Amino acid sequence: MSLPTITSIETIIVDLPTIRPHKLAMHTMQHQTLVIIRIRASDGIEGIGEATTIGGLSYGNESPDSIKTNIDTHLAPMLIGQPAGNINAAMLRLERIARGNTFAKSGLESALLDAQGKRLNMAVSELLGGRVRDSLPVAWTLASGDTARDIAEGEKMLDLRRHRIFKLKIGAGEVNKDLAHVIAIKKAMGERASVRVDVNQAWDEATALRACRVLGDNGIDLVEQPISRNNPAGMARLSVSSPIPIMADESIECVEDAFNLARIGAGSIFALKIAKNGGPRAVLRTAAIADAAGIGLYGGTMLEGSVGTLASAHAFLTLPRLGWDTELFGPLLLTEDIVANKPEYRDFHLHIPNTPGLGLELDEERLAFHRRDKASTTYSHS
Ligand code: MUC
Ligand code: MG
Repeated sequence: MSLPTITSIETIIVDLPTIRPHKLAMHTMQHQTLVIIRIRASDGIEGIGEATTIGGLSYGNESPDSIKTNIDTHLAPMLIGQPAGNINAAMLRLERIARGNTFAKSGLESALLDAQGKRLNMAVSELLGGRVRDSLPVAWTLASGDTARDIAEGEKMLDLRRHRIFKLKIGAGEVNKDLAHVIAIKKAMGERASVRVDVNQAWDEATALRACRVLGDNGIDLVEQPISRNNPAGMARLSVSSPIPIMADESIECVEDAFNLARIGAGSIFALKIAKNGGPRAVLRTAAIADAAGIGLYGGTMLEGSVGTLASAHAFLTLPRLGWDTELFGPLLLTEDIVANKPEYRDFHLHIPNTPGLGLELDEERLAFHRRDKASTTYSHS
């Protein structure tokens, strides 16, 4: 019996509006741009993946345009004609010819896993060794930039039983103003919610130390990436002196970063992101490093749409410990979707069905409507 081989890889840039402006320290989002990847194989099976970042090049080293170009030009040609079901071999081929590019690799790996799951009639979480839970608690980010509006939004999420963990995006403004904003929101939420902050690298170490003390005194549960990823020693010092846990996010751009941070104690919680490790399997290597080092785990997002969110979720379902929950709310930040069956959020959790692959189907009409370039690029056997 001949094994199915990869026959074509298509990359599609899709722009979807956000429900409101989403303010991060480095960028305010009015829409999100997804790179959707379709891998087709000789047995007729198609796998879907997504490679998504935030704010063009303002967050990471890859932009939607570079992801598409690098897949089309360098990565896809390496996979055409290769066995579709051998994900180890496929990813090794990519590792050999491309450094970094973890977002692009993550989208491709997700699509290969989706296809193999469909082929074997197994959910991606089962392909990854088996799920130990069926749903994930999901945080929501309050980032309208306005304190009263954020409080009203938080109240609404509690009423809807959608979220009881809130992450506040700070760092763009003056630090005392940011702290007052956070304290007001925590005061309004009280014990009904866990409130955390994400500074997206905006502070220097001295500012961070002072701010962490204030945040700790006011019931905030953790501080995410307070200082630059280029100051790992500072992250280690803060992890010792801060009264509340320090989470590493931007500090981790690959599995090896995770090892180096764990070695020096730079962070007591790691944000796990499939895009920043090179895929759902790669992120589990970072999780294993963190877990072995006694570092807490948090299921992070690059605000992916439904496809990337489900790819992340299937990986997180397999983790023995996931003490700080997840923030897999990306699809809820968007006014539109390009899948036929939207992810299911209820009772403060994302529920992930145990159906083949990622468990999603593209809505072809919506995809056609929202794609940026109506003429996509497809590489295939000539
Ligand atoms: C980040 O830095 O964590 C995750 C949630 C959110 O609102 O922004 C992202 C990126
Ligand atoms: Mg973050």
